[in-house]
Amino acid sequence: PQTIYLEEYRVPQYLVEHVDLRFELFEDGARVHNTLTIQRNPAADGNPGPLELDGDSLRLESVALDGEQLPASRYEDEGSKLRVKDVPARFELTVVTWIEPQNNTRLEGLYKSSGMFCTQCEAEGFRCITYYPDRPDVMARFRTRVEADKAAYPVLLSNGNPVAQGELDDGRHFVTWEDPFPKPSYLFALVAGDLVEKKDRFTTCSGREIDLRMYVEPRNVHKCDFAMDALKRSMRWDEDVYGREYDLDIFMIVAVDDFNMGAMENKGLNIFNSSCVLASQDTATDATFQRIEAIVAHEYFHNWSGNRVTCRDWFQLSLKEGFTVFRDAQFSADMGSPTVKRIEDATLLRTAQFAEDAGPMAHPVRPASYMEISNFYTLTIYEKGAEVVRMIHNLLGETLFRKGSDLYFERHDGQAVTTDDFVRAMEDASGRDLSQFRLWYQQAGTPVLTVQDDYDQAEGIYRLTIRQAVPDTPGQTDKQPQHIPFALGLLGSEGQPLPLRLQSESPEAPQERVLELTRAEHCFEFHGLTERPVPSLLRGFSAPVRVHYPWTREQLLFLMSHDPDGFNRWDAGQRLAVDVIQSLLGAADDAEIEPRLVEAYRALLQDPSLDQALVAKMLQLPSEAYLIELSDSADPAAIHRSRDRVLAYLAENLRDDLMACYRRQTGTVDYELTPEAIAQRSLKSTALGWLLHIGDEPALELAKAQYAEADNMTDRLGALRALVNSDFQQARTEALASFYQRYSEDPQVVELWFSVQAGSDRAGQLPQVQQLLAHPAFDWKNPNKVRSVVGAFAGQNLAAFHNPDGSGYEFLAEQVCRLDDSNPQIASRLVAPLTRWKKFAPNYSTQMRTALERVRDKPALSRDVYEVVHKSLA
Ligand code: BAL
Ligand code: ZN
Repeated sequence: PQTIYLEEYRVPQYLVEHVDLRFELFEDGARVHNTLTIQRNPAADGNPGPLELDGDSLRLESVALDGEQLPASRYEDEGSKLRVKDVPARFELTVVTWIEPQNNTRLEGLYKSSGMFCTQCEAEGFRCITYYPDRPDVMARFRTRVEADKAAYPVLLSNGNPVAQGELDDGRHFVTWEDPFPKPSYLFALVAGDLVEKKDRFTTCSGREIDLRMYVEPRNVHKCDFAMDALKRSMRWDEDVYGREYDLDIFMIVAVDDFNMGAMENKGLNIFNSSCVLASQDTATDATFQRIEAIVAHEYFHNWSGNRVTCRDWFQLSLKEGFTVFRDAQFSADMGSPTVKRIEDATLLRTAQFAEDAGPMAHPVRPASYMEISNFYTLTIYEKGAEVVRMIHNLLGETLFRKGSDLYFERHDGQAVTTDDFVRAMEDASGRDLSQFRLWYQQAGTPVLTVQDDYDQAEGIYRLTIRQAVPDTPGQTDKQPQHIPFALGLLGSEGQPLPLRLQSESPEAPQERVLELTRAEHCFEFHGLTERPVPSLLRGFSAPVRVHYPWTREQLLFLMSHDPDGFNRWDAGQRLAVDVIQSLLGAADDAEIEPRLVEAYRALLQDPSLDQALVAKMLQLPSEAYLIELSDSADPAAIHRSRDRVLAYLAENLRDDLMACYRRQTGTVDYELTPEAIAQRSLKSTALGWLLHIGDEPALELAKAQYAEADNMTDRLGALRALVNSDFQQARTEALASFYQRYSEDPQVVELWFSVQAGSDRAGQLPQVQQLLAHPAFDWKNPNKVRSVVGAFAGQNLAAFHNPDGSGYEFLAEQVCRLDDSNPQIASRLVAPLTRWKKFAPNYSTQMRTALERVRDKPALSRDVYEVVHKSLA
């Protein structure tokens, strides 16, 4: 496959002013009539040559220019390109193609899911529908007429506003949609199906009335309310916080079961994976509700950050994704607990994005090259990209950041632009120079900060030396220091915040500072300190970096209970737990475990005055995935054993406190989705999980009762998960059978049932996972099912996946090969765990490499999997 380079970007030779589409949908295929109004791009240099349109899996039926059918000699149809020769400066081109949505298993372009037609065009799916200059810097106005059988497809949707509808012969009908906003083809959408409509309204800040509609299959009609409310909250929030008003008269959300991504921000017609939009108290966990709220907001926010202002080319993907993830994170923080949201985001970043940034697919937030753009919908583009925007927000402050975003939207409305344009708007609005900051977009790899300190008692000076290094990544070495905002606090021995007085400052210095690191080494001196402080470093995770500092366990215990920064309290607990677990690696089975860890957790469990949402997070031990990420030569079996030992030790020593905590959380209060209620449910199930981990019989009874009596899915699944991860085999089997029986008609809950098992070291050993694949509810064509079994096994059940006999790796390679033909995007995502082979101890890494080679050798490997596998074997 060909590599595409950013530096080879050229403006398009031709622009499309208008697109007139007519879809004739049938059971055995679809005919697409596409009339483009095209003109030469005045900004393009030189002789424009033939018109080149992109295509993929299309059957060309005819080509006409200004209404005249063209003879075959006037064009070349290469499959992936249609070249039309000798075109005038301005003309209308009509292309008719035949496609087969019913056979489209890649789920790119137009396809069928549960009997309905739907689309996914980002990044390059539109070319699977018709020939088109399928690049985001070609923006056009679309008019779309959809025709289909009226009984089977009563609902016909596309982007924009409906402008005509009517009856046709043979029981068919049509609806025509017009989108007044120029857009790139990746934002095109079409839906046709037998769907129920849920309606609501929203009045915008300027008093315009917007029709809100959700379209779902009849069986899901009771699962719409939460998403609809989340949509209204998002619309209001974007007006209040960013001054962004919705622009069309109608906003639609459609839920589909078969979807590669979580959701898609098509203009006026967002299409969602069912699992990211449908929810009820009985079927969705708190985590699902929160995910839905965040994704509904994310897709809605794209209307400005992505649609009104879009990307010039796919190297700029983070322009819309990083900014929009930052916006949805701000929104979620405002809707719930900001500290918890920050902890969740930092956990994802440190566990998975740092791993990506240290692996073979490491790439900058603005990549310089790619083979298959679908492989670049990554944690780096999304989450690190959002951290980069967050740092700009931190450096500029709330007011100037808003000034910058206003300028960005105003300056670039209706344009396709670059990350550099975004940064320039921030600079112009704030007067700050962000030239060094731009390295965050250009250099891959996670910067490492090494911190040393020294206290001079005689002078009352505390010195902090911070060195930064950006590690080498594939294709990038000798990197320059980056501009890093580093939030810092200092604590006295009673836990009191101390002033951070830099030389020559008055005594009323602030109690927290954001230091700006720009060089490879900085030394900061803080004056007027009468005792050696405990530093609270990188508060709130103010930059996506690794921090190395020789914390003592005393310091961590102290920060865990005293740091006024909630994030750093949690972080201290995590660092302490990591240290304790790591110290057991390779130690004798009876090696002593840090007793002060027990006391620290006891203090958390016994003090109801603490923020219970934070406590619930602090009681989660670092995951095996994070512990692996922190290792240089990981031994997953040893990590699993050590973590299990610490968990058992804590549970045994805290048994009574866990019981008391459990009982405190159980009441008869109504189900609510407040941070407090979510924390209560989380604490309850954590306590249960710990107690069942050590085989506590009374806790078994509590778990059974919680499972049976739960009035919500969080509690029921919490009990099920605790049982599944315990050694109470009979109770586990009974609960799993009961759960399936209860929810077998609900595919979303069946996905939870699959993933609880495949992700568990007790219920998800390889033979059991094989059985899940043979289960009647499993479906290879449905990405959610594949993720819930194969993805959960390789991503969460690390002890079984990394079985030292290599069987987990072989299994994954086999499934990747199997999926490569039908759905390359999903195959390419699933293969990721194997690509980290260099991180593991030799016995593991050799076998992981062998499994990757097996995938590499599969005949007719897709471009998606080819890129990932070859880069990781390089
Ligand atoms: N643009 C793809 C889905 C999303 O990030 O919203
Ligand atoms: Zn997005």
